[in-house]
Amino acid sequence: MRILPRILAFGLMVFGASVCHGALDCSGMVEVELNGVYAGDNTGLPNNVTTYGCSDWDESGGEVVYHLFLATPSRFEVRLESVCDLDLAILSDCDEFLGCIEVTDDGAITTSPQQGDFYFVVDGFEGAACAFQLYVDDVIVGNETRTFGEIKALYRR
Ligand SMILES: [Ca+2]
Repeated sequence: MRILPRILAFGLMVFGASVCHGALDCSGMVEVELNGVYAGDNTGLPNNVTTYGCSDWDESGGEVVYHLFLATPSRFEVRLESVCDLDLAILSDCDEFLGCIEVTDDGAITTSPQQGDFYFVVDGFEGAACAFQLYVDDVIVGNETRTFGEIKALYRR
């Protein structure tokens, strides 16, 4: 008989496509610009998203969301530095499934000019939480020999 309230609680869960989308909370997102450095920390922040639509990694740490708007086509590079295992999700929309472009260990560089909205979500692999620095740079022709650890191409899929 004691189990009844628990059953009722589960009965309130909504099953369907809508429950899988839009869990990412962008209400506190930080606006970023090219050639900026942003310090953050996901320690103690809510874990709203554990799985992204373009990755099977367990991102059960808290999220910090950044937003970049490119009014004109630009190539850019985004790079994440941290002392724990944070990852960087790159999205085209504030939706971890519909907007998922790529989830990377520590950053990405575009292979062609991009325009519009991008969302960079710093998330903790398997619950990782620590301070970090996020670098957002434009990519200048002739300056492409720079390497920053593991650089991956956007839109490679
Ligand atoms: Ca998360």
